[in-house]
Amino acid sequence: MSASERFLANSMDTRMASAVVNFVNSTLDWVMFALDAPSARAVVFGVHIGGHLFIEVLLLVVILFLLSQKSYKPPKRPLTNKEIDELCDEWVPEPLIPSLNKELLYEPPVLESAAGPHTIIKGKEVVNFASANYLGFIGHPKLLDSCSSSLAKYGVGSCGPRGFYGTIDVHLDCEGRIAKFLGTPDSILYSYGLSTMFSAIPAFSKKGDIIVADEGVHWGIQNGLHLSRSTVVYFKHNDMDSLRETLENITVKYKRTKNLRRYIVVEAVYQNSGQIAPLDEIVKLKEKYLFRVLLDESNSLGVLGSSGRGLTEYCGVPVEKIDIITAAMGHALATEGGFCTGSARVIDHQRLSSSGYVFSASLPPYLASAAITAIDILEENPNLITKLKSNISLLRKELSKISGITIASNPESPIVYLRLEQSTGSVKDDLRLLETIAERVLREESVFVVVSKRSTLDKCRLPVGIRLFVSAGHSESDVLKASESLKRVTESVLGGYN
Ligand SMILES: *[C@@H]1O[C@H](CO)[C@@H](O)[C@H](O)[C@H]1NC(C)=O
Ligand SMILES: CC(=O)N[C@H]1CO[C@H](CO)[C@@H](O)[C@@H]1O
Repeated sequence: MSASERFLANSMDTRMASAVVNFVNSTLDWVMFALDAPSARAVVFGVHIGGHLFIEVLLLVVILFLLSQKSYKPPKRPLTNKEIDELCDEWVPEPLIPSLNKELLYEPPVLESAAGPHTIIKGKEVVNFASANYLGFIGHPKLLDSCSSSLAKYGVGSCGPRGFYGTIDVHLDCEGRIAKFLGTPDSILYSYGLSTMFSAIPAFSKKGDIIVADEGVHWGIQNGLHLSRSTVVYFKHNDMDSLRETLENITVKYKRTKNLRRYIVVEAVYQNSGQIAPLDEIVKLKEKYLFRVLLDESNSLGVLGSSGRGLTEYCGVPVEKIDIITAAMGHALATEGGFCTGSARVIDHQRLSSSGYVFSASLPPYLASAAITAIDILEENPNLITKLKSNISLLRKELSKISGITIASNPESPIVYLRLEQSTGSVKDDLRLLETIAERVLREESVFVVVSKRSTLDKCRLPVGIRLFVSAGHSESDVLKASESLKRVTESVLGGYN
């Protein structure tokens, strides 16, 4: 008898046990007779079943039968130590991680040089459309200069949070520089781009408050919504009718609720689609329904608007109409960390109430110096934005000639988003096709592009695609090479599907 069989026997009172044993024995006798093959493998209902397995199945049926009986009583005799040991030996814990599949074993390409417009992968120079280096600032001599002198003066880390002796003069300079550039009263620095969003949202929106968010927001925002424990209602991606209807419904539903804070959360350029939010309409709606707006400018700062001030400048919306603006500095500014900007009250509140700000070591000072210099360079060279724009339109013009894929992003988005013209009907298969394209473009054509691979954490359900991050640092021949390579490979890969 195995330990589980013994456990079963112990679990019953003796009379019941003998009844069960009799039942099992007679059933087994019958089965053996019927099969006419005492211990060999047999076919029952067309399925191969070994004798042992069959007995286990019978035992399971018996256990289920017993459990369903009201007369079932817990074991009367305590288990012996030996039985406990045996039960422990048989027990298998739930695995710590799910079993590995091919997707989890995926290893992204490793860059062996700076992530500039050209980079080196496996010893080979490739054209890089995978880095959000929109203004081509990676490796910019002025940025390097400001970093090295800052390093010489302050060292690398700050070894303390801002509120506990981790505030260094360059942090204040950087916050002032950002506010001056964007025309806001004040701003606050975060050490890590993503933590800006998932700290700022819960700093304002609390349990019981209402957030209306676009269903396409990136993971950093999703996490902020989750951490805020507010009631979150999603509207259709970049769809203003859906937003209006959602605001209307919420206004009706919560008409009598007092002390309720209400927010609309949107991205300027959506990382998951390359769409641009129509901010002027959003502002009209927020004023009509009395909501506050939280806008993430991570992929629009330095890109949209004639001087790169982002979506407010692009849409001609006065910046003070937006209650809270966040942005990561790891994209156009080519440094790291993030900031939130807005009214002095909004900023001050975060200095004591925003988890990412209060509890993490402050931004390494040389990154703050780099951000100041990056904004200086941007302000002195608005032509970078024009170059980026013309590179985006050239790329789009060339890519539009490829059959089997469509361009899903806004014509001014620096993230050019390619989707399959015809989905296979399954996200997994779509991803596989797109990944094959990206792998072959890298291997055969030395062009580095990425697929919007989503982690299981990411709740965004927008269709997957290939993302190309355009840079003002790309030359015309880089753009042409990328589009020609994509055309060749895409048409070869999709050839069998269309
Ligand atoms: C708004 O409410 C109406 C009526 O209950 C419902 O039919 C509609 O689907 C709701 N719209 C949204 C976007 O929630
Ligand atoms: C088509 C086009 O205008 N491409 C521009 C892309 O950016 C580079 C670098 O700034 C320019 O030299 C190209 O002319």
